[in-house]
Amino acid sequence: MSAQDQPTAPAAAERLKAIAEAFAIAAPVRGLAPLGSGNVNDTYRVEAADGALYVLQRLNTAVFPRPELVMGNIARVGEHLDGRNAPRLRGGRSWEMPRLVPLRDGGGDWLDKDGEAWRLLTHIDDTVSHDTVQDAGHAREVGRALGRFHLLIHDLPCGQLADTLEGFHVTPRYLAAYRELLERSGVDPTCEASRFCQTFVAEREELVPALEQAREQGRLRERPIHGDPKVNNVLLDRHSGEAVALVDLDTVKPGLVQYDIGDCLRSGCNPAGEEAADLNAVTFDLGLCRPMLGGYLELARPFLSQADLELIPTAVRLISFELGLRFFSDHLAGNRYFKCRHPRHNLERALVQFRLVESIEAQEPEIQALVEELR
Ligand code: GN1
Ligand code: MG
Repeated sequence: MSAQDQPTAPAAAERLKAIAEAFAIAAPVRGLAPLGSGNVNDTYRVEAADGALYVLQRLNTAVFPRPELVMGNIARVGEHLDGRNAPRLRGGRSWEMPRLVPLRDGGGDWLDKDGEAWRLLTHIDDTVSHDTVQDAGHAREVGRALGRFHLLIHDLPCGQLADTLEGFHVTPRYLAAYRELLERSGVDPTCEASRFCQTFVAEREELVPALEQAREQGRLRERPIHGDPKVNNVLLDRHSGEAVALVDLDTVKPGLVQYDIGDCLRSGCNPAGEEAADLNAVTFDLGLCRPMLGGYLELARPFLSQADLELIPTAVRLISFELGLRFFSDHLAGNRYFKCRHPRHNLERALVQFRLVESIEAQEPEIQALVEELR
């Protein structure tokens, strides 16, 4: 049974229904089911009696302590697109962006219920998504989705977006937090995987400031970014396979486009996925990187600088390393940030990302050459 089909306990389901109906939907809720595989928020697919679908989410306020800023950014992105025609896609369908549904009583666009932050978003109908890239065509669509997204928001002034998650993707800050954890609790000396991770991080400290230094030196500048463009956040038209949306707008905020490009390639070019059980299956697949980066640049090249392009190979290595470091740190901290199914889950996820980093490092000249060729 997939997460999407799991029944919800009756009392919890009634509560969720009441929450969904606090928003201005045209008909009562007739169905509710968990949706997707997010590591941070709780997400449900809501079906109203008139057949309309919505996405209900409980924002994890331990991660996003100021929900009003997150919702404000999503609303701001929507307003930015309001005055324009949505891009028409090859299959005739238009590009879509999830929108916040307002509360029924006119009290804004999110609900504070017993200290929990809830929102309802429009559903992008007739789409599918996958946790891993299926083939080169899918890879290209994932790249195009990020390129389209950047193209649509690159002229939204950063000053109009709040910093909803301070330090997000600022690798030196994750390293500093990790060092504190090490000092406080250390790693379990009997755990070989933890000792491996500790050594792995120590050997790569020189990589950590690469993007932030370029920003400080004025080589890179801040732009609005998505923050989490992983493969399963790209929705594909059910029939044509064309990307029609990039969802999960929680981390839209000012940042470096390299965070997004690095994260997209990190997520998309590892066909074994983030939850790979067999580390030997983890690899950075250049055959997927080519169409994904090519698809991205088809749309994004016009507004990228030389420095933006030059730092793409660094970003791929750094963001993969960073996510490994974040998983390993959360393991040391007792699994407080990412949802886990068992106590070693974050440690296993860290090993996957570090294996991916090794694969990226082994192919550095080829990645460099590919970026040169496609730019
Ligand atoms: C988290 O919750 P989800 O799956 O959308 C995380 C991302 C990671 C991702 C790894 C706010 O995203 O940064 O890349 O897990 N989001 C946040 O799967 O930390
Ligand atoms: Mg996310």
